[in-house]
Amino acid sequence: MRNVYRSDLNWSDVTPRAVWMSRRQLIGAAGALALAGPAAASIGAGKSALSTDETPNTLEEISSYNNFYEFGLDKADPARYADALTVDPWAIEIGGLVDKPGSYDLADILTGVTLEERIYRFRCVEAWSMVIPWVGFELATLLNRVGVQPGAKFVAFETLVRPEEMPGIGAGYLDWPYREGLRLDEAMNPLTILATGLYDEPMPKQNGAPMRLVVPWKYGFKSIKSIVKISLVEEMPQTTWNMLQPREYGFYSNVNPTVDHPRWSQASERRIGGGFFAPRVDTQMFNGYGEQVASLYAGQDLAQDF
Ligand SMILES: Nc1nc2c(c(=O)[nH]1)N[C@H]1C(S)=C(S)[C@@H](COP(=O)(O)O)O[C@H]1N2
Ligand SMILES: [Mo]
Repeated sequence: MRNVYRSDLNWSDVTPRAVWMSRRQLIGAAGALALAGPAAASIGAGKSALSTDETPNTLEEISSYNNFYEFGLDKADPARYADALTVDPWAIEIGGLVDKPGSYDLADILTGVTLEERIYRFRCVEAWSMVIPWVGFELATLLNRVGVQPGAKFVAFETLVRPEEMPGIGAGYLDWPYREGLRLDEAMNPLTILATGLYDEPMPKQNGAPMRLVVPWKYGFKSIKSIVKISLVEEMPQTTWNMLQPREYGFYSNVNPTVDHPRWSQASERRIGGGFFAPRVDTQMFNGYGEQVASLYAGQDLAQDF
């Protein structure tokens, strides 16, 4: 992200909450703007109707307790090692059933998008959760820009594999690259965002810099980090956790308190930051986003399609 101040921003127009929305990040978007000319990267002001009113976790909590297996298995490993990750320059290959396939610079992708804050509940399949004030834009915006062709039914994502900067890659516990996927209607849902930051920070590297997916009604592992490849495909793609343990991790992985993991209950969760003795919180169907997404699964048996 470029460290150039954009003088035409009118900060008095934004709400205090929107100020979290990343001065530095907006400056990054402005840098892209300078390179790309008139197409404006703009800044959404105010609070999204899709944000929760719950109190967000602290930046410290969000950036010190992470799953990012490319950097190790311990929750503290990503914060310990991800600093070595080079995130600029960064290109994303977009291909498959799209009108405009190619390798896109992240700066070009950010040109013309509106970055906005989305405060979402985030529920890991391991039964802990946080509330995270992401900054990002809707995945649909990018997919519409590259033009989704009629045959496309799914979107597949891949994370960077760079062993010299990712000490977990050498260990054989996952088959790299980390892969995830969504059905096209899930990908196009307004809740689904590509996030480039949180609070007033560009995305911390341990949280998936420079850009990661966030799908708040699904278990956290669907929200793939540090994306380098997006493909529009006809068949349901292979996904990392499903490949590893298909009986434990389904393709859909919607948060569902009535479908337990074979080795633990999904009925409740531990909210990070509440302390060891904090009461557990009841897990909500679709992580509380049923109003927005339940209709996507009409007619499906969610115990089968877990
Ligand atoms: N590339 C990649 N993406 C990933 C993971 C990972 O190990 N590698 N872990 C997933 C899991 S299990 C969770 S819970 C979230 C954690 O995101 P956070 O560290 O930003 O809270 O990232 C997901 N995305
Ligand atoms: Mo997770």
